[in-house]
Amino acid sequence: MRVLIAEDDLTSRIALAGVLRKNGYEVVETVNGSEAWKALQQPDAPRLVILDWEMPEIDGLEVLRRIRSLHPDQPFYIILLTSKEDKADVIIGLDAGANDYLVKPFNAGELRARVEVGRRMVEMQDALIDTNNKLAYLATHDPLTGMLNRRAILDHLHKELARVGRQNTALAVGMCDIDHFKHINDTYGHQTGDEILCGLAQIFKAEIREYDSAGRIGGEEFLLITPVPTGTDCMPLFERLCQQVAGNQIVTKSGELSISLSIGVACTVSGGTVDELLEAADKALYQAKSEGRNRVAQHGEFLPEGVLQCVS
Ligand code: GH3
Ligand code: MG
Ligand code: MG
Ligand code: MG
Repeated sequence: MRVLIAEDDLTSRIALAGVLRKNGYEVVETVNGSEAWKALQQPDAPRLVILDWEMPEIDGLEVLRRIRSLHPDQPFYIILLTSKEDKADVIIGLDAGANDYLVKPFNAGELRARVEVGRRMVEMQDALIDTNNKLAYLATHDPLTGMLNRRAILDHLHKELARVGRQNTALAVGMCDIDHFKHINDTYGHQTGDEILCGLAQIFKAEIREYDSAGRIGGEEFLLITPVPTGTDCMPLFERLCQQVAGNQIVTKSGELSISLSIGVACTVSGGTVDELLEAADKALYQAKSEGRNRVAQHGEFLPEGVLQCVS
């Protein structure tokens, strides 16, 4: 593990680095507060830090306060190094955010042991962060297709709707439903149906742009959300998706199979709620199905210049 040391005193710095290296640590040496502060703001900064209190330019206490105000996802473990033995100073250091302190001149064994505590803490934090990330992924993604799940895509829709409301721009949603999917299950089995769902997820991934988002809202239904800059037509994205799905075969254990999608599109400028938008998209989907499937239908009118008149 890497340890950053910030110590202006050469003798003390050499001694610190020596003990740490001897105990298997990789040492990043800095010689004053501003150098340390710069190094600690790098994305790959060491998480274990030994800060001298009294240093030129920026003192250790100020570096400490700045680090704690960073709110990094991966917090630092900081040992404050001080020649101040007074308990009041120790309290100031701990209150400023130090995890531990060490009085100079330090004892090599105590330094090693205290840094070991820090290493264990950093490793525990990493394991916890890793677990939290995995749980967050599981809570927001559909296990079969890896797409955003219903809760996550609807959360996203709420946020996007609030954002376009503030910015007075528009948002389009497409409710996408596989045509005659039951027939695929009935003919080739549920596992092949699952492979079709995964294959479709890949097509979504390839077709949507980075500012669009898609999620599996239920069984064989997917929601595609796309921001619509003023004066642009949102329909080509949905038309293209529909064509790509119909034009590409999906490889399954039962062979290469063709499917088609029906998409109901609704668009809003501002004011509408998530429920109203989804209801409008559902109505359009129903229309696409009843008009023959494998097509896009929109809820609302087209303006003369080809832009979808939004529902408000
Ligand atoms: P339509 O064109 O009207 O949409 O017809 P459809 O057959 O697609 O619609 P229907 O609602 O009758 O059937 C949907 C089917 O989707 C039924 C259900 O078993 C299947 N399904 C839902 N979730 C899954 C899944 O996770 N895996 C598989 N293999 N099938 C699923
Ligand atoms: Mg000093
Ligand atoms: Mg359906
Ligand atoms: Mg269907």
